[in-house]
Amino acid sequence: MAFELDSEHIADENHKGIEALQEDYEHLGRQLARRSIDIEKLTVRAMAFRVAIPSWGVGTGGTRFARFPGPGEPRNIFEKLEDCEVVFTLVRSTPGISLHLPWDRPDSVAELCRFAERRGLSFDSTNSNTFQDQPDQKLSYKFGSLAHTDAAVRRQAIEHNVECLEIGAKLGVRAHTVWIGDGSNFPGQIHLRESLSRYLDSLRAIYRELPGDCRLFIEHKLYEPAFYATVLESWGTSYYCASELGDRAFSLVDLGHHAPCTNIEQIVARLIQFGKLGGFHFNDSMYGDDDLDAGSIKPFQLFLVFNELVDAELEGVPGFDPAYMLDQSHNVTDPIESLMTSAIEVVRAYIQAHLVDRARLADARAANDPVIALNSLKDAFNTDVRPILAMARHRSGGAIDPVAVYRSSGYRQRVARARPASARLGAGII
Ligand SMILES: [Mn+2]
Repeated sequence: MAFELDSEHIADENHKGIEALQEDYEHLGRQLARRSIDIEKLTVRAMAFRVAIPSWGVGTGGTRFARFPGPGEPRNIFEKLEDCEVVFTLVRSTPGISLHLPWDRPDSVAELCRFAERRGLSFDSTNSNTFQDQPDQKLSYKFGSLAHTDAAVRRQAIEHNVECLEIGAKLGVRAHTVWIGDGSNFPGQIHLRESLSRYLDSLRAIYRELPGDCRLFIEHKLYEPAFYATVLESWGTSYYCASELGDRAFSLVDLGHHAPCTNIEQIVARLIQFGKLGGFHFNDSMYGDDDLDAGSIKPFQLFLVFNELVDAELEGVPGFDPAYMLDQSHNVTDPIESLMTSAIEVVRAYIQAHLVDRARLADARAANDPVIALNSLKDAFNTDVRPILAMARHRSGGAIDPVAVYRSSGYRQRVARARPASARLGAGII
């Protein structure tokens, strides 16, 4: 069954908005020219930017209180890819898909590859899951996985990760990400040093099996599901573990995995400086790991993170090659709309970071002039770059207004009829 968006519909919708866009684009082009910035170069950058979509992001998420399923939710990896294709068709910056195993374990990897290829999609990374028990699982992860006190549980968790690497190699992924739920709810429950040693030993066993062209990302998180102490709680421990493992192990930063008020852009800068920034999970939050849409709460923070990333990109920091991905849970929105909006926000922050007058910023720093230094950043952040983003989408064959085109396409209504609700959907929050 095919649910592809009709390209004529996209063209018709774009036709309605192209005149206004052209006007706004030309106006912004003149503004930027006064600042010696070539708008065309930025549009080319926006067209080249890539952020991966997590397969679990197209399902409706939930909290620990409830989950309110939406209509037409995808029930398997093929239907998830159909929804991912809609996002990619309209925003164009999201051809990469990140898989979660075993939720997305295919019967035939070759069939899954063909299915993705036909849609212009590819596989970006795999994610293991040892934070919940599967129906056919021998040993429980209730008290941990890679850091469990029982060697047999650790072995089971290692074997699962090795299976992910094998599937990932066939899918052609560039990275495997490990996030664990291991930790403790109460003081004294785990030996803080020994649990980290066990975790690191397990990671060494996984690292040894890493295919040649694949990188291993480890994802830290301050709390949850463990509420007293998590085994990989911070970027510092993550950096230590990545360094111990070797050249192909890196730290992954999930924006929601830090305490409120943490200076995440500084963490980004540190990891870049130490050569260990592997990837990003974008989302936004107010209090904790809220997994809200990227840029919805703290757009300035997202800009400041990209300011560090673009600074490293322009400087050509050796080995700097972060993998970008959205990692969100959509509880009250249509996941396709949230993913499109979030992908656009991420490109927005990236392009704004390219507007920073870095010579002016460097001069202000040298002169110890905080006002001009801050203004150098604010001038970039306060520039409305939406015409650049819309033009980049339009020139790439996407939609000038993706949400409007999506809503008028009737896609959600069509899949709601074709996909009766299923209790087996694995919408994840990590
Ligand atoms: Mn994450």
